[in-house]
Order: sequence, then C-alpha cells, then structure tokens
Amino acid sequence: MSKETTTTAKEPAQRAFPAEEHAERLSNLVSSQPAVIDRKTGLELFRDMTLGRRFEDKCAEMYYRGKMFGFVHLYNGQEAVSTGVIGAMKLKHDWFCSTYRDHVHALSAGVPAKEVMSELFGKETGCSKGRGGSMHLFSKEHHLLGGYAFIGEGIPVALGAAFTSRYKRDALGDEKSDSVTAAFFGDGTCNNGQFFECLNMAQLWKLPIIFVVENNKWAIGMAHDRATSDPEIWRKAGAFGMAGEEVDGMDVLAVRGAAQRAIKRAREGKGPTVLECLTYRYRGHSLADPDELRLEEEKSFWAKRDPLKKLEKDLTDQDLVEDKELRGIEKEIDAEVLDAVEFALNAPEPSPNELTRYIWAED
Ligand SMILES: Cc1ncc(C[n+]2csc(CCOP(=O)(O)OP(=O)(O)O)c2C)c(N)n1
Ligand SMILES: [Mg+2]
Repeated sequence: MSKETTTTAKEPAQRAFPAEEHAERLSNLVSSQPAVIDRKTGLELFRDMTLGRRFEDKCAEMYYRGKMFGFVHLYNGQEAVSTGVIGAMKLKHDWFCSTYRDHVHALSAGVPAKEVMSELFGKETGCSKGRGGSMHLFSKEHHLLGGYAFIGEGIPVALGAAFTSRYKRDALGDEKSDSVTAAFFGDGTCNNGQFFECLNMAQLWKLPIIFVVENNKWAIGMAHDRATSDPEIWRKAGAFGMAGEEVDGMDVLAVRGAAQRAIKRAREGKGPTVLECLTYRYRGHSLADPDELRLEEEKSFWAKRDPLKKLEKDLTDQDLVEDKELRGIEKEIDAEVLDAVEFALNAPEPSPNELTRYIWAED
C-alpha cells in the first residue's frame, strides 16, 4: 500500500495574473486574530509605517538625483510586515536580521533615520560607518544583525543569535536570557537550501526564532508560483513539525497578532515559527529595475490594499485617533526625513587612511 498526497495549488496558467493566487489565499484566510491595540500603540504603529514609507520615497528621489549609488531596493508596500513584527518585539533586547531590502527593518528596530540615510550616502556617520551602503546596514546597539546581499545568507546568522539566547539560559544558567530573533527574507529565498537547513536545526533545538517570510509574489522577475513546488510557504513548516501561520501582510494588526503568538511561543521555549506574510512591493525589484514585467491589473489589486490606508481606517473606525493627528504625524515624519538627508549630505566621507578599519572587531 502506498500513500499519496496532492497539492491544491492551481497551475499558473489558469490565473488571470500571477498574483491572483495571493488574492485567492487572502479571501480564504482563516480568521487571523488581529492584535487588539490601544490609542498609544495605534499611533506608534502609524508613525513607524509612515516613516518607512516616506523614508523610502525620499531614497528614490535621492537615487534619481544621483546622490546615492549602487543597488537600492525599496520596501514600499511591505511596511505592515516590518512594523507588525518588530513593533511587537522588545527593542535592544530581541534580535533582527534582514536582507538587501533592509532600510525599513533598521528604522523599525530603532536605528535613527539620519544614521540609515548617512549609510546610504556612504558617510562615516552611517550605522555601518559608511562601509556597507544600502544592502549592509548593521547596528550592534539596536541588535540589527545586518542586511545581506546574498539571499538566504542572513538566515543562519539569525539562527546563531537564537541559539546563543538558548545556550546562555540552558548551558550558562542565565535565566534572563529570553531574547527572540526575527529573520526576514522573501518568497524567492525559500527555495534555497539554507532555509530548509535552518528550519530543521531550529525545530530540533526548539530555538526562539521567527522565520518571517515576506511573500511579495516576485523574486526579481520570477513569479512565485512558477518557481516553487507549493506556493503556500507556511505549510513547509509542517515538514519539520514546526508551527506555521499565514497572515495578511498588508494588515499591520493581523501581522502583529500573528507575531505576538510566535513571540510568546519562542519566549516560552516552545520553539520556532514560520510566519508567511502575504504582501506586495509597489516598486521594481531595485531602483534600477524599470518594472515592466508585472501587469497593471496586479499592481492596482495591491494598491487598493495599501497597508497605511488600512491602518488609518482601523484607527479611525475604532475612534482611537483623529484624522488631524495622523496628518500631524506625517508632517513630523517629513521633517525628520528631510533632516536625515541634510545630515547625510553634510556628513564626512570615511577617511582613505582608515580603509581597513572595522574589518576586525575593535575593543
Ligand atoms: C545566493 C544568491 N543567489 C541569487 C541572488 C540574486 N538575487 C538577488 S535578489 C533575488 C530574488 C529574491 O527574491 P525574494 O527572496 O522573493 O526577495 P524580494 O526581492 O522579493 O524581497 C535573487 C535571486 C542573490 N542575491 N544571492
Ligand atoms: Mg519576493
């Protein structure tokens, strides 16, 4: 007797546009138990998401004006994931690991906008002292384990941080060691071996880690469901006996609710979670990408689900905030982003005499 399993995934050709699969999944999503928030938290979430959005818009402007060099990958559209997950964690206590699309994760983790902007300008005042640039943001102070240009490269690094947290408590007897690590990466990255190897190790040792998959449907120009055997990435957790959850990644309260469940599980020593957030990037893969592959129909489907507008509606529907408060926050953020640009433009370049500095740790 043999057993057979079947997949429910449809053939890509049956769909009107590649991201239609997301639409089907979103409409079938089992109740995602969104986070319940108070007014203060609502304003913090709005502030963080607005900073993420406006910071990235300013980066695009600076890049096209020739102030920023190299590859720059923006996060517009995905803000609810960074804010939803990092905003539910303890800053400077928990750990975060990013990819080349790292500016907004750094901001959510508390790295000041002027330090992120300076880094993008290659200045000494940048969070990586101007040596990293857009894809390599690090901050020891803010527990940002880095942005990584190679896909999947950060996942084992994040696993190491989660292992350290457990080792300190279980082997070295530090009972206060309960930090959780969030590793962010994309749908395309989940087809790489490191993803599976790390899932195995994390579950074997019940490590306090959340594998946050930002499924934006595309890996550069490759549509997700053309590249993977089962497009529902959260289900792959099941192969390792691990918890997995899918969530509307355009809804910050839904992401926060799911993140809170995963964080609780991790802090209590119950192990890791794969959290798949269904989201979309509004811009091309990088600012060098003319973004000609994706259909207008698909883009407008996602534009209607804008995460900032969704949060604004939730906050005003619940009578938690007034419209003018939100407009006031936007003005403050615009000023903060402009300050960051001024600061970065006027900051010094790293000295050529210090070319090899920071290659090794200094103490
Ligand atoms: C190991 C490795 N292989 C290939 C590449 C080239 N590459 C850069 S981005 C990318 C797509 C990644 O897509 P995804 O993980 O979905 O992240 P997204 O860009 O959508 O945020 C690829 C294949 C790379 N950077 N590293
Ligand atoms: Mg992707």
